[in-house]
Amino acid sequence: MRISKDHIHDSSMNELSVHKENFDFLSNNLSKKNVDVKALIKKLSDFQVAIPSWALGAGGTRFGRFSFYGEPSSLEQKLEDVGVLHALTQTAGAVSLHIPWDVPSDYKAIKNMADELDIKFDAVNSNTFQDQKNAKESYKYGSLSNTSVAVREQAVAHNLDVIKIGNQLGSKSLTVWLADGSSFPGQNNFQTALSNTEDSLKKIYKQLPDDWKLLIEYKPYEPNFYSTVIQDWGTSFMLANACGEKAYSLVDLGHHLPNSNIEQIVSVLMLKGKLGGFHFNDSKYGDDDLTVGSIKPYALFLIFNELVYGIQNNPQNPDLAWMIDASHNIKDPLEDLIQSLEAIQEAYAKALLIDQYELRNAQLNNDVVKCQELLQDAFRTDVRPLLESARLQSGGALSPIKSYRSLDIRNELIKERGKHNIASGL
Ligand SMILES: [Mn+2]
Repeated sequence: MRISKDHIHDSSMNELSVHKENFDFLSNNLSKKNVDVKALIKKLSDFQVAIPSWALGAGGTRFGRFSFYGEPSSLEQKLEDVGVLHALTQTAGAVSLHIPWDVPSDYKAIKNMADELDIKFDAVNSNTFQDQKNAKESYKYGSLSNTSVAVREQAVAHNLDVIKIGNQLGSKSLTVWLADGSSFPGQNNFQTALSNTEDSLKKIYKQLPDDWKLLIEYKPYEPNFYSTVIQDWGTSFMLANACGEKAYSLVDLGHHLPNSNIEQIVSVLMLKGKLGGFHFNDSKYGDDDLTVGSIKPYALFLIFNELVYGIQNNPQNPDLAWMIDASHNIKDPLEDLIQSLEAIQEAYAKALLIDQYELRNAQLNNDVVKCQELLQDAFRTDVRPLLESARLQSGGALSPIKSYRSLDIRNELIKERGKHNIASGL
């Protein structure tokens, strides 16, 4: 399934005049505030977010899974789906593979296909939270933290394999998320579990190519419900420091206890030059993996304010690996991802509108009211015409969701792949 630029262009024609009116109105208002609209649109066009290979099929819960039909069942089909997303939004120019779910059988063919679709290979993700077929050792009681040397060795070896696979595709980072922990008090010795994890991560880090990054993700609970070895940003930061300068923390929005101040975490990690990656989603209660911006758009905006500040003021922090890490059991996965991409761009655009100079002055003068006014003035601006313009300029759709529907893409995919294709993953 490939959509041509002409089809996308035609699908946007109806609303072009409304867009132009809205854009001119916004652009005039922003220019009066000395905003460089052209430069802002360029920044939006440059901002690319990786799509995880496991988000293209219908998500599920432990209570069931409802297919959306026409799901991609091979790596090629997954790339095609990312290609559709990228063609419509011009924001999804990368894919993040999960090993062993997405091991290529023909590296050259996969690379060529990704090139054609203008898709890069972002971070590769290892999986030591499930037992693989024919594996000698089990991860039931942990992987990199396990009390058994043999289990730890197997988990380290898997991560080294993932690096090798990623290297052949042009990936430059490995993301490690561990499910390791304990479900009952007394089950684990906390110190032993953490020390084992540190030793194992150091073994992986030792084999990391020079131009690679090791991204260490944290999460407070689930699947273990009493303790998790890498439970919070502090533990991740500590392990990244123990490994070395190519190791960083990775923030997943859903991996915090309710009401955590994630923007402050982002800010501290960037000041220390240790924020390496970011996973977008939204949540109400826990790691809900909901569509980005669907529950707490203001929190997302505040996080982007810190990201933008860090990008502009923290040269010690590297470029970040951006990825959506969401799941969706009742939406068409592609429509859901389009909504997430839109929400990310919207929050980014609004954060770029904050007058950082004025904000700094208001902070220095302890003008608390003005500080809030400056943030909320940016947040209340309807930036959608800027996003539309960025997409149109790059050959994307004015409204990706509307084009996706008018081009009848899901039905086309069902026709091509059949109804009962199942995507690999959880
Ligand atoms: Mn994640």
